[in-house]
This record gives sequence, C-alpha cells and structure tokens, in this order.
Amino acid sequence: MTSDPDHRRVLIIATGGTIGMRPGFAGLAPAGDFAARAEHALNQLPEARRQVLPARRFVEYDDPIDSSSARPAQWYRIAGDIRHHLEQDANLDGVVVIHGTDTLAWCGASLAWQLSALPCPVVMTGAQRPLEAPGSDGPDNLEQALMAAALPQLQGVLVAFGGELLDARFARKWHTADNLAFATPNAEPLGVWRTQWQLKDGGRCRQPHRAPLGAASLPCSPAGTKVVRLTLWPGIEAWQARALLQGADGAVLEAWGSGNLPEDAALAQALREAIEAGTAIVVISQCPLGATHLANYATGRALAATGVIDGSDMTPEAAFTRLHWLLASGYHGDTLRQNFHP
Ligand code: ASN
Repeated sequence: MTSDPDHRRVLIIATGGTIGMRPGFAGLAPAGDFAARAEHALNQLPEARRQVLPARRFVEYDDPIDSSSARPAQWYRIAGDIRHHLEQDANLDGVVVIHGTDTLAWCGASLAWQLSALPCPVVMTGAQRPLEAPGSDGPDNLEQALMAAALPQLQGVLVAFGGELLDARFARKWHTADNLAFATPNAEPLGVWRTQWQLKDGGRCRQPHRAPLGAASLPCSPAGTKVVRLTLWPGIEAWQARALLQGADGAVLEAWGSGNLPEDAALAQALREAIEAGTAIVVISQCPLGATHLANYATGRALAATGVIDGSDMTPEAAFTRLHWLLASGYHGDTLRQNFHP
C-alpha cells in the first residue's frame, strides 16, 4: 500500500481493457504489468493531486482481456473477488475495478445486483486509449475513480469516466471514441469532476425501482444459464423469434416504443409458448429514454397478455444482467417474477 494523509485505502482490481493495452502487429491487445504502469502514470500527476490520492493496492488478473470477450462468468468472478478481498481486509474503504469499456456497463450492472449489500463503493473505470498513448484519458480516469472510491458518502456500484460519476445500474456505453464514453439516459449523473468530485444531491443513488436481493452469496451456475436478447425489427416473423427463444432460460425482449409488439398473432403465440415452456421474458423499450407503458396501445396489451415481465425503464444491460443473475441463482417462474418486481 502507498500511504496517504487521511488513510483512506482502496483496492484496485485490474481485469483488462484498453487502458492496460499495448499496440501490437494485430492492433491493441491486453498487456500485463498494470500496477507498475498505473503507478507510473499517477506519478506524472501534479504533486498537489498526487498527495490527495488514497492509499492503494492492486490485484491484477494474470489473464487481462479485451472486454468484448467477457462472458457472464467474468461478472461472477469479479464480484467473488471483490467479496473475498473485502472479507480479508476490513480496512478497505473502496474498490476500483479496471475494465474494458465495451462491456463495462454490463459488468457494472451485474455487480450492482450481486453486491447490493457492500459497506463501501465499487467504482468501475477504464479508458478509450491505453495509459501510455499520447493524450490518454487513462490517468485522469484512474485518478477520478480512486478519488470516488475513497469518498465515504458513496455506496453501490458506480462508473467514473470522462469526468462524470454514474450509477452503474443505469449506465450505457454511449460513444465509441469520446472521453465521455458513458451515459445514464434515464438518470442524472451522481457527480461531476471539477478538480475534485462535486456530488449532486450528496451523491445519493436514485432509488432502485427494484429492491435488490440481500443475499450476495447465492449459489450461481452461470455457465448453465442461457439468456438471449430479442430485438424486434420491422418484419420479424414468428419462426425467427422461436428459433432464438428455443432452449433459453430467459430473454430480454426489446420492443417498440412504450412496449409494443407487431400485430401478429403468430409472434405473440411464439412468446406465449416460450413462457409456458419456462423461458422468463422481460420486456423493455428499444428507446434509450423513457419507460414502457404496456397498457397504452392494443399492441402493448397483447404483449402484456403473453405473460412477459415488464422491465420498465431498465437498460438492456440492466435487464439482461439482472435476469441472468436471478436465473443463475436458481430463481424461476413466480419467484423470479416476484423478485424482479418486489
Ligand atoms: N475493446 C476495449 C475493451 O472493451 C475497449 C476499451 O476498453 N476502450 O476492452
């Protein structure tokens, strides 16, 4: 551990992503030695900024990945590691997770469901460019994540990126290249960085519209859990939906507007059959802003009548990861439905 005047202590778990990549013949690829490289980058910060950084220690995965290759098992691994280290070291004040941006929002949402009862904040960050690239956003993001993880008033899983602090349950990757890579279309940022974090509303997270389950250590069978994403397109046919839903434990149905299905009895029947066969289907909107209102239109009511679970204003990332986690933890049928909508 490095030391700091206020003795705040943060654990950094480095899982991969562009921030730790190095250029190679085939393009940017994951590289090791993250702790030393990150410390070197932090050492380049002006003295006044370095001095207020919390004490920190690193846990570096020896198989860092491009997060475009992440599978749900990775989310469960990271949550397990966070729990393990917090149990081992009661003096930790926060955790930073270094992650690739491509699926950071997915991992962040999953961690939020899994780690609902943690005593300290978990802050996800990464970068659009490697630490050593000219003009990299990596050092600033790392600094901002460390500073957020050391704030005693914060809790839950957060994303610190490009000068904004976001609630991970609502976050989405919003830009392929900008420093401001994430957005929470259905929630205000929790804070903005102006040489230090300025928290809005004291940094309080928006109340979850679904109460988190308290049991953080439920048995998980991630490998055996199959969740699919079914995005409607104009002209989708029942056989196409049926093919995707075949054998799925769960599905996130991204419907039109306020939650509408094409007027197609065969398509509605395909959904009904899947639900009767045990597939849990959560419906959300394809619109990035706003919530579903299934009762508005006849087409929405037809969808509601199939027995889908209404995901309201959840992002695809939030709906998918919550469904995956509940299913992997053994919830199904009515129990799953009740816990999705407490
Ligand atoms: N492909 C990278 C990743 O997700 C993108 C990044 O981190 N900026 O690991």
